[in-house]
Amino acid sequence: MPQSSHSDRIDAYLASLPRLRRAVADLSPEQLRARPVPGKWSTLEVVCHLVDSEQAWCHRMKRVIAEERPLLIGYDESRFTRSLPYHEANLEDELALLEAMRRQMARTLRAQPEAGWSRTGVHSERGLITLEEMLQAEVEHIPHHLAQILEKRKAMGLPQEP
Ligand code: NI
Repeated sequence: MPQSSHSDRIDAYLASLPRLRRAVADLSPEQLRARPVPGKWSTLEVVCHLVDSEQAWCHRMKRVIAEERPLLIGYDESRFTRSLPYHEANLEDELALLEAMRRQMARTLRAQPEAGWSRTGVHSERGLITLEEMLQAEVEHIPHHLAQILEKRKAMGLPQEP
């Protein structure tokens, strides 16, 4: 893939951040913690999941850049959501952390030479994965959960865009 496409993909990695912020900006503390779609996480749980997942993936991407084919350990995100006090979280702190992690990671990724994108790690659940595939998974992660947040907004009778 040409470097310009990598640059576009890094732009996409950052572009979903303001969309996420907009989708949660007008929610009350009660609406953030509501689970209006049966069996699905609350909006605050989704945001906390995005932050904890980002921490894991940023660390994994750094390991793939710095180490030779490192073993990347998966974790149980459902158990995280059940066991960690996500409903005690501060929304602004979570969003700021997510944004800062992505901006930091974007700077690291923009400095990658072409050969860096085909570096690999071995994920304990997904198997062999390249840096390019890792970034693509992260590009898709916020839009995937954003659709779920919009579904919750609809279920609470709120407009799709505040
Ligand atoms: Ni997820």
